[in-house]
Amino acid sequence: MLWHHATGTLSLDRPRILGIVNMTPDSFSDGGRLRTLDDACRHVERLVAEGADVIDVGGESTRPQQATPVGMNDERRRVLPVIEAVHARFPEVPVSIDTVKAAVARDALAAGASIVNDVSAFRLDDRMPAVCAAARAGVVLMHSRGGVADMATFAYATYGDDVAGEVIADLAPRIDAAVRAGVATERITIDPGIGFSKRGDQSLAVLSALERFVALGFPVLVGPSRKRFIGEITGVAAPAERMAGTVGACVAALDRGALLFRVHDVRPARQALDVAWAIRQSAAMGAPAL
Ligand code: HH2
Repeated sequence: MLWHHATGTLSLDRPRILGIVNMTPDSFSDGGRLRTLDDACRHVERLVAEGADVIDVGGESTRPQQATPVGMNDERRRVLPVIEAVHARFPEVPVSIDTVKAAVARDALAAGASIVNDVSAFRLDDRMPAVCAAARAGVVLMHSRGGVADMATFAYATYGDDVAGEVIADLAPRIDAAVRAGVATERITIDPGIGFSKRGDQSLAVLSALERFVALGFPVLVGPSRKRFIGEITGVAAPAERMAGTVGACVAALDRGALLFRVHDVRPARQALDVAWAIRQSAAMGAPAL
């Protein structure tokens, strides 16, 4: 399977990793760590060396406590220089822009990004589908409910018995909106939105039912990295110490058909996913794939 984006294709013949670059002072697990362009470039070099396939750059946090919506110009100022620098230094590495704003997406695409990662799945800005279609961008449509300030809270975490079914029902019109605006189906990836408008048990419910998302026919991306549900299961309070739990969630998701993984800690995810993938290939082909 190929995921098409604005400047090429990403082959999904093995698990692919999006390395996170948060240019935010307030992200829940790594806010304020990257203060300058130099910091960001050094971080990206490390992510690429550790095996990231895509660099995901974000300038607005959705953290569960006090996410502060960011103005358009601040968000632009945070992300555009980083995207330009990454594109110049690693022209072969696709860059995704993590934004819900069409104007930021448009400028990021012009600066060298080729994928738009929208945690509102095009809900919060009507112009987003047209911007993505015009640029022939790859898109990630992630499930959430509510606005930037409350989408990572439990304000809309109300589901009946079938959490995955409701999440899929929410995503379906978002996929339709993208396709209606002219985004080609081979440019679309979907994401159940771990921790977004979902309590821990609800995040587990969508992760355990990932095959139902895969059955929709689009590549599936998951972003469990360092999230609260891992803290609830393990008792590990500090997000930066949830690396092993993150890897566990990624491997379980891979087994259920996810092929794209958005993580902070690329090295352990790369190693674990490559080994889990080799075991899967071996089972599928009756011989090791080494
Ligand atoms: N999670 C976060 C941000 N963007 N994008 C996708 N596609 N999937 C996710 O699960 C996802 C995402 C939240 O994590 P993080 O960037 O670490 O935190 P913050 O929102 O506080 O910046």
